[in-house]
Amino acid sequence: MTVSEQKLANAIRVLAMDAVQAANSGHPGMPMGMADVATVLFREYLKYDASAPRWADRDRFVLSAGHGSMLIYALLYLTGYEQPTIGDIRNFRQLGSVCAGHPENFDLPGVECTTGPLGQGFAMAVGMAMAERHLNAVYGDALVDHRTWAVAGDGCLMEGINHEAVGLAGTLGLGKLTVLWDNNHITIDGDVSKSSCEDIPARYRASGWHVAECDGHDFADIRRALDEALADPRPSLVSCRTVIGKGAPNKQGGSGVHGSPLGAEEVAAARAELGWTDAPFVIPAAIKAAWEESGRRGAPVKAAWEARLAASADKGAFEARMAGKIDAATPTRAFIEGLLADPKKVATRKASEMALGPLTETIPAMIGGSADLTGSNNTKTKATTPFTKEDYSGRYVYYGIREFGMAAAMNGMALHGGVIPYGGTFLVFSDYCRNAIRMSALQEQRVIYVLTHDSIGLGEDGPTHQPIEHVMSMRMIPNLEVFRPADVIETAECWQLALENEKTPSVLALTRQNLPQLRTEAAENRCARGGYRLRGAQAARKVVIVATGSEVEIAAKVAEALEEQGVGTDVVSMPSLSRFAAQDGAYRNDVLPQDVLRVSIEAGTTFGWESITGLDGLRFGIDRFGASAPIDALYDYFGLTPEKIVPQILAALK
Ligand SMILES: Cc1ncc(C[n+]2csc(CCOP(=O)(O)OP(=O)(O)O)c2C)c(N)n1
Ligand SMILES: [Mg+2]
Repeated sequence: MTVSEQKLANAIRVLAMDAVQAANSGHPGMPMGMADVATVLFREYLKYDASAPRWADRDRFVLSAGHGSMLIYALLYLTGYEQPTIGDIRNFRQLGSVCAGHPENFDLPGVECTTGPLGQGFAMAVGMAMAERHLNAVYGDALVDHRTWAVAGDGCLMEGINHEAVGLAGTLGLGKLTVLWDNNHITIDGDVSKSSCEDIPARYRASGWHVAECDGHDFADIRRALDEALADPRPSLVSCRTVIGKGAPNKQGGSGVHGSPLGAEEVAAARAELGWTDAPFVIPAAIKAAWEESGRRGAPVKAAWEARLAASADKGAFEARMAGKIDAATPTRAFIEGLLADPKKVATRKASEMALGPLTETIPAMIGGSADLTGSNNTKTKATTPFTKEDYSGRYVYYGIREFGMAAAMNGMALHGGVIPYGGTFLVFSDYCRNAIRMSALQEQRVIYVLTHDSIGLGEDGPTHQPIEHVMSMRMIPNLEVFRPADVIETAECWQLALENEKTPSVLALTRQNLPQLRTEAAENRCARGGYRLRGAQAARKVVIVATGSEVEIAAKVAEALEEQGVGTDVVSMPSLSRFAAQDGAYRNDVLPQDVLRVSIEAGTTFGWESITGLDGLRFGIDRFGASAPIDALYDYFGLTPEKIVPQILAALK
């Protein structure tokens, strides 16, 4: 028995409305409105095999409109993925269910990325398409040749990040990226015209995209538009004119169906409208079987790919590449050996560039870039030639002045697998991409942020460019490791640790100003403990100074002055507070004893340093905006000099 496309699409609709009704929470409008488009996509266009959700050459499908999570849960269930089960769908939005409120990559294979923050799924899809083109250039069509599809709503297109993502994708000519726009004219506040008069197709065309349009409830018309998109070499936006909540006879078309359960009465009316007689969560066997057949459609394609992989000389390299296994320790060690023989006084941003040389040379998975600050972030190396429309084998991305777009694209690249993205901007502009940094952490992705000009030490550009709260506020993000290295050796050590953080993104906060090489030995990676005693007290220990980055040099001078007065002082360098906190108690107590005056120095907010100094300790930092002046004048003005700090410590000891 053949099952009509309409029935298949209606199965998505009823699962969505029933799950939201049962949870008494969720968004039925989007999945009901896009059910027809999704049916065509999953039945005929998307390259996937429900039994192999992690197959490397699968198409990537991103539900950028993450509030419509029931769309993807329904599709994964219907097509026969191992998860979610119908039980999981019954538990939609309940504690522990893989069918969480918004789709989460760490919960369900088949969910390529975590979405919900509007606009970011789209931008991550751009990053996935970039990774695909790069790996295609390296390994060829036989191993890497897939598309990236995204479903995006009016909100995803209205967000500012959309402008960045569209500009990047157009410039890079990502022709294997297709975005299906749920063009329903509705957002939460009502008709889109209330808040937008934009000619979206015109904007996309102006940015190097191809635009197709279709009636999102006419299967033949959807196919026609998708065929048009496939035929065009540019990235494509397919405007699918849809009715939000389609199938709910009294509520469809209005903002009321966006994010509220339909209610028992309307659910019943929708069942009548759709001719659906089965109970909630019951999918007739014939419909389920037809969907599962779609879920197996890609199996022979995958088998053919596996045969090509088995026959390929690149098999081992490709598999290791996709598994993300790298050796960052060897090149780092060799680099550090050289520094011990020939110490260098350089800015840590320069130190980062120096460390990146051998790292990018030996780790081809690394793809660098900067948001138009290449010469300032020092992110480009000899091995990383430009990644362009003409040459996708390049490993350096000119992201343009698009911090948020860059960060989200890097998330997409990391999620795709096979590449390890790092990208730079000024630390102060981490605020521009903060939510994407947070999403790196939530999604457990190895993305490395090279954030330079990390304090008032940048000098004359003044308070707009001088980070104050940034380093500490990023330390608050769970599963994000913030490194602030003190010299050229620590910078290399932190790069190694960042690259070894397979499921944790990292921030490297780096200076503009030169810093002396403080480390004279490097038998082991001392940053691996997060914080360590750089200099031990000579006289009886009364003080421990903990500092990070550029302020470790100041701490060393303070200690010297105190020792001259007979006050024994340890200097602790603490490039990673979170890593130090994770050490065992014996180590922490040894480095940070309780019976001394504990002092912190960091050229940023003192907020949070109580956890290191205790309330009775001293905290030197800056709790106001910076100022425009040469660096030495600023450090003096803000009291971060040995001359200003030493007397305060002596006074506290009295
Ligand atoms: C960055 C961000 N801002 C706000 C929200 C809250 N929000 C969720 S959906 C939505 C409206 C989106 O409209 P649209 O994309 O057209 O979705 P539809 O109502 O058509 O399903 C908003 C404002 C969000 N999830 N992310
Ligand atoms: Mg909408």
